[in-house]
Amino acid sequence: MGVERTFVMIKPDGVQRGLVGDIITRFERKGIKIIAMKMVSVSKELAEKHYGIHKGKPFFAPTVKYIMSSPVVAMVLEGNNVIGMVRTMMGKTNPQDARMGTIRGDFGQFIGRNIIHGSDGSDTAAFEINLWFTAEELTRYTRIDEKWLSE
Ligand code: D4T
Repeated sequence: MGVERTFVMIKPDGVQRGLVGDIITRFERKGIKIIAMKMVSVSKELAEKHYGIHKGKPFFAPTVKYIMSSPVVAMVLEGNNVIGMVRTMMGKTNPQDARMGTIRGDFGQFIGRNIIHGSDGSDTAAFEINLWFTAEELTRYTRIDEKWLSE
């Protein structure tokens, strides 16, 4: 627990299918704070760094190609236990296994078109935030509902 930051990306299919507003609304209504957000046309270099851990796996090249196929929405979210909370809200990596009510469960069908990415741990979050954003792009502010979110 404690305040954490996580990197979230709405992938090309999420943008093309008009799901950006719905996805962001889910995070906002949960009380999660958006501290940075931008649209990015992903370069090969950035894509390969982001998925570097999967280099050599059969899905590496298709995943890199997919992420470069249309702009993505990149963001940094902040909140208590936000890394795990976002993973729960996204649902399992394969939308076929993701529960209804989750983003992938509600909107996806195929693992190679799974709409959204969220960091899977604190080390990955730090690496990905640093890869996608400069320190100056991370804002600091207090949301007016913050005191109503915690006990
Ligand atoms: P991302 O990174 O997209 O949030 O996914 P996850 O963190 O939930 O899952 P991952 O790192 O294991 O997979 C990265 C990315 O590769 C695609 N993929 C994955 C695929 O096309 N086939 C596969 O078998 C796997 C394991 C989907 C997500």
